Amino acid sequence: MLIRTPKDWELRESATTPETIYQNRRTFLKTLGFAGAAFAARDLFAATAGFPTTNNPAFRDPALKPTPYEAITHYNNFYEFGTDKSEPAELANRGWKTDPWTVEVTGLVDTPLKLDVNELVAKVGGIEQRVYRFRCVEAWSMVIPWDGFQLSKLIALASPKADAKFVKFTTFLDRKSAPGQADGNLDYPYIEGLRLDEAMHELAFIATGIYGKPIPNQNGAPLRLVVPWKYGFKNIKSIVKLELVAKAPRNTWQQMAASEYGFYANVNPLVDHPRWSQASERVIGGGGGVFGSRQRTLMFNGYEKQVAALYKGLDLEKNY
Ligand SMILES: Nc1nc2c(c(=O)[nH]1)N[C@H]1C(S)=C(S)[C@@H](COP(=O)(O)O)O[C@H]1N2
Ligand SMILES: [Mo]
Repeated sequence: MLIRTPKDWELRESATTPETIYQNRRTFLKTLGFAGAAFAARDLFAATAGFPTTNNPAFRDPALKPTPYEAITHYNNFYEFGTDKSEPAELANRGWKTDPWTVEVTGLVDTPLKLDVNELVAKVGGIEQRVYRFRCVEAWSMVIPWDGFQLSKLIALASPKADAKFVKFTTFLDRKSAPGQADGNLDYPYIEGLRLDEAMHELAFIATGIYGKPIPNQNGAPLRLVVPWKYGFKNIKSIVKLELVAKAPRNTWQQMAASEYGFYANVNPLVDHPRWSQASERVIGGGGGVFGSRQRTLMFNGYEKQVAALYKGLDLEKNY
């Protein structure tokens, strides 16, 4: 087996950001002619083929200012399609097919499922929009209007057995379409996991859209996980399988560098990454400039009231 050195996200990220955002904005405006900052009701149309989206005001803090669409869709981490933030928007749209797409729910369940995504959306009762904070472990953040459905609904469809304690999520594997998989820049397929009670929390979400439009390939089409109180790498993209299991699965970044990336990955300004502080974050598209402004990072990314009870008695420093 090859011995690989994990990429130094943080340094690369801070060194390349200003140029990346500037270029992406220009390219985007030229090709699509869309004013990304507009956040209007007319943008709320089909988030997944045939399904209209509706605001869920319970998950929309009016104080949160959504990040421009072009930043959300052109500043990405999706190592299957390159390690630079600007690459996925380009390389995930060169013939990689995300429609049709089949998802499987299997493992310790009474009713295993294997369904087309659109069938699945119908089964869980359609699409809603929620606006969530998003915080990458590299210390940058966004605010994203996601369209999709609550993860708990999908898990409930499969009826987990009593001994199911965790959910293991797996991304597609297609070395021909994904240059990062061909290169082996990580161990593929990308894997993530949640404790079952975390997965059943009402904030845990499966996104099928952004700003009321179908989710672009680079953001994890046709469906990706969103757990807003955890670091971005938990938000696994382009899921093909959910497996109910008894033991905590080893997630990809933990596999790559266990001392830096753990299983929980709860956003915590008091526990630094071994190589950088997590006390503050750069707001992508914030402060009116392309460099972004900085703000304090909040405990559980601002969702402490909702999720702190999940971690009562857990040492958050050991369980990073
Ligand atoms: N399959 C897969 N999922 C992934 C990643 C990845 O490389 N592959 N990167 C993760 C990381 S580090 C982050 S920050 C988010 C980025 O999501 P975004 O590009 O939609 O902002 O996706 C996460 N999900
Ligand atoms: Mo990330």
